[in-house]
Formats: sequence, structure tokens, C-alpha cells
Amino acid sequence: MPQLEAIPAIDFQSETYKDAYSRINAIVIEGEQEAYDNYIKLGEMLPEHQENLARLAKMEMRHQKGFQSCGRNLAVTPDMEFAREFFSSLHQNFKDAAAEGKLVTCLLIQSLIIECFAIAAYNIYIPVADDFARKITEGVVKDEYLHLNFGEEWLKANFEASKGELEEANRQNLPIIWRMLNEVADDAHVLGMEKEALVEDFMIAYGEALSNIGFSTGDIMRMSVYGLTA
Ligand code: Y39
Ligand code: FE
Ligand code: FE
Ligand code: FE
Repeated sequence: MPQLEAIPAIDFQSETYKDAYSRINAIVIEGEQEAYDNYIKLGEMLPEHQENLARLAKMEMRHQKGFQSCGRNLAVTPDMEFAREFFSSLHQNFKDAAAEGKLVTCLLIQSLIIECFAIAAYNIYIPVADDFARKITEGVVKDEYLHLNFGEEWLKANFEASKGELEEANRQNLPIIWRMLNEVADDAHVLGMEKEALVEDFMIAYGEALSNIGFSTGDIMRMSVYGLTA
């Protein structure tokens, strides 16, 4: 059902809501932690951008604190073990790529795929969030566009040399995002976020990013549905 048609009143204190929130809140807390770690690692791989990347990492740390306070505000204990498991495939792929010095793959995973996932999730969450979390999330999502922009700019400047690795990394990692979305769809629905809206927003953000980097419309269509039905 489309996100904006008849949003029922949400009881933020119901056990059902808080149970779902314990997993989604944990996912964003863990995601922000891993994003912090990833930008620190990217700074080591790109010494000429280290200062800027350290700034992005610091923002992720702030985001994490913000989302921790959202959980506390609802008296929810985040299920961090669930969240670590949720991110484990993507996390492993980033670590493997970093160990092999595959900078382009690392940028695709963190600065394109994960940032677009965050942008979609946060934009869809804002209209259905409690007042406290809405204000926090509005501040956070602005930063995520800056993070996405960093990846876009670097990959655009190095497009010809990166194209092949980007396609391969997309093929490896995009199906994981669709799996993650499926895994979280029921809990997201309890929070008033529809899977269809999340997919649509992700596709728009990711397609725009690929376009800004230099991919053709045909490339984008091929790449952005990769693994969608898997
Ligand atoms: O760059 C960032 O801050 C990204 C780490 C954060 C990812 C957040 C992932 C959100 C997925 C939530 C799914 C809810 C439906
Ligand atoms: Fe629905
Ligand atoms: Fe963030
Ligand atoms: Fe980010």
C-alpha cells in the first residue's frame, strides 16, 4: 500500500511498536558505527582525502548518538546482536575489499549503496517518526547526502578507471541490499514504512548517483535491478 494513503495513528508506546523498534533502531545504530569505521578505513586508503573523510566519520558517530537517544526516548533496548548479523555480509565484503586494496569497491559499498539505503530509510521514516526522532533524523539525512556526494565526486573523477570494478562490486553487493530490505520489511511496516516506498526511494537515489558518476541510462537500469528478485 502506498506510504501516504491513510497513515493510521501510530502508538509509539505499544509493545508491537517497541518490539519492531528494538531491531530497526539497532540496525541504524550498528549501521552508523560501521559507517564510522568504514570512513576511517577509507581515509587510510585515500590519504589526500583523510581529513575530509575523518570529518564524515565524525558525523556518523554523531548520528549514532542521536539514534541511541531515540531508542532511549521510547524506552527501547536496541537488539544489537540482530543488527550485527543484519549487516554481516556487507560488512565482510567491505573488509575483504579493503584488505585487497579495492578502494572502488569500498566506495561503492559505503558511499553509494549504504548511503542510498540510509537516505531512503530516513526519508521514509521522517513522516512517520515520533517528534523526537523526526527532528534527529531530519538533521542526519542532510549529512548522508554529503557522504553520498563524496563517493559520487571521487568516482566521477575516476570513472573510466573504476567502471569495471564498480559493475562487479554492484553485482556482488546490490543483491545483499535487497535481501536486507526483505529481512526488515515486516518491522519497517510496523513503524509505518512500506517496503515499496523504500525500494523506490533507494532506486531513485542510487540511479541518480550512478548517473552523476557517468553511467548511461541503460547501464543504470541493468545495474540497479541487479538481484532485485533474488
Ligand atoms: O551512512 C550511514 O550513516 C549509513 C549507516 C547508515 C545505514 C542505515 C541503514 C538504514 C537501514 C534501515 C532500514 C530500515 C527500514
Ligand atoms: Fe501496508
Ligand atoms: Fe550516518
Ligand atoms: Fe553516512
